[in-house]
Amino acid sequence: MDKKHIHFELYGEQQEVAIIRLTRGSKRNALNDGLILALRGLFEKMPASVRAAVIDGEGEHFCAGLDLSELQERDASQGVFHSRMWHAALEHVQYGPVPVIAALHGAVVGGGLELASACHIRVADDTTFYALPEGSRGIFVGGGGAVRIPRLIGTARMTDMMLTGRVFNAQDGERIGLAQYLVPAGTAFDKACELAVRIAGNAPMTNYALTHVLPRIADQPADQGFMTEAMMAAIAQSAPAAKERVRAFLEGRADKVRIA
Ligand code: 1HE
Repeated sequence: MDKKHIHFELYGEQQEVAIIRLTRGSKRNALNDGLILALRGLFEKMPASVRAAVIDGEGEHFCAGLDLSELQERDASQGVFHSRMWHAALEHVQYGPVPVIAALHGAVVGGGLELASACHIRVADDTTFYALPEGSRGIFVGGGGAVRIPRLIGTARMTDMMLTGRVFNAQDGERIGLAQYLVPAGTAFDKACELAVRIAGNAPMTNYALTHVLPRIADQPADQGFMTEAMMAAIAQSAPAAKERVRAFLEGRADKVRIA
């Protein structure tokens, strides 16, 4: 595990937000095996106070993807196990204990985009650019990108990115669905923390439904999806937290829905 290239701290009045920062800026936060294992370890041992997490990267780039220097000596079977190790780690991000927000800037490329796609919300600043250089390096995605990225932008756009080396800038990235938020340069981390605090205040069962159940419903045939939705709705509304929040609105103690 490479703990020296990953920073962890707690943020918020109740220490409810975990900040996870890639700190291998000299190598553009390229992800070696040790870093992937360290990331997994953090999500496996998340402190109980944490209700949301933010991932960002030190330096001028979010993440340059796989550490290419580790690729050279691997044979086919080692390649399978390596890819499965990434899958296991990013499963802990996507289906871990809390919603995760990626704060993006600079390069979000290759495995960096695969990591960002395992997060639930992506906030990109104006300097962000996205690419899948695997196509030009004679390799393929291996960190879950073939499953997650088409779900964000469609198979045709991902195929184009890999076949032609197309690079999307921050504006186009937001337009096609790579990020949900686009903010001025240098402000992605602050915006991500603001969203994380808000998300941390949701009822835990709602956050669980959105991170663990919604993506599975989206993968189900409609008929099964409707049934799973009904089950989840019933469980969520029966929680005391839900009852109190509805009561608060009815008694005029909760915010109305308003455009910001
Ligand atoms: C690296 C890596 C890396 C930088 N592995 N060492 N990813 C890529 O193909 C992207 C490769 N990287 C780049 O295109 C550029 O480095 C960046 C656009 C991200 C940044 O450019 P720049 O000019 O700011 O930095 P740089 O000078 O290119 O790199 C600085 C150092 O980081 C340099 O090392 P140094 O010892 O010469 O200082 C680079 O070699 C090193 N570096 N990126 C190793 N990726 C689960 S499968 C996923 C498959 C993939 O992710 S493939 C895509 C890999």
